[in-house]
Amino acid sequence: MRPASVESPPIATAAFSAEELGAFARDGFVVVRGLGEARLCRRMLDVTLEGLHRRIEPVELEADVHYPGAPDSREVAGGETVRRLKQAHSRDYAFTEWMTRPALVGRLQQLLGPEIVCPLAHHNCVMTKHPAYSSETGWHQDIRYWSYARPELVTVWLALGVERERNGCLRVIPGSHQMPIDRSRFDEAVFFREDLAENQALIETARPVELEPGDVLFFHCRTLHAASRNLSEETKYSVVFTFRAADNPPLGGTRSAASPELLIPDYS
Ligand SMILES: O=C(O)CCC(=O)C(=O)O
Repeated sequence: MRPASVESPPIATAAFSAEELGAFARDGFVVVRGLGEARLCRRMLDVTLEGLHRRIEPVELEADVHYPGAPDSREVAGGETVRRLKQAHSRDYAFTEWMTRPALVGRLQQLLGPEIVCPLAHHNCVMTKHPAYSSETGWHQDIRYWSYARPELVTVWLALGVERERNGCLRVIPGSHQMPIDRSRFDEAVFFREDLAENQALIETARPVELEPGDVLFFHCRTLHAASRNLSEETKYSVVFTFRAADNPPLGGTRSAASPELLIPDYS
């Protein structure tokens, strides 16, 4: 038993408030402060640092994505800079612990319904944004390369350190998840075109999502978001998983259907 003199950590409630639910429905995103408990975040950070140090595959390199600011190839300076540690879930039990915490699952149930599934095909990573060689991620909706019965997945972005505009935090466009946006407003790679005046008007409404360690951003898979490179001196680390309702399966024959999925237990 815990000695009486040691304070128990605050237990995060398992639910969004009505106000938070309203914000998610209206804006397509909502932030919950301090949802990731310090012990678990520390463990996930340790696993991340170890994964980078030992270069544990699979990883995605900045040079592989060819985004603005990324090294041109693996052979040039910074060409080996890791952008994402992939298959995060398989790297340590801490990630399972994180995604099955009642405080997280309860909220996902409010957004998606009683039965929650975590596809391992998408995100399932630790984003690692290094200062010297990070790149800019253009405006996009995550659903662009995903294939499900309905475009209704929710991504959970956990900050392991501070996230600010200066180190490339996410920026999101409120309400974009509900907007019918014609395909012609996106380029061939399905990035939202910044050269169109009508798109610029929308981009001007974007908000930075600044986070402290342990803060969590929930966002809809149709919410337009982007991020710039890391101009600070320290690497930024974020744990990212996406979730769907059990009755929203991946479409057969697509990349979304090609990986196993986790059935998240219901502890309520
Ligand atoms: O560069 C970033 O941090 C944004 C990453 C992102 O939006 C994505 O991979 O979908």
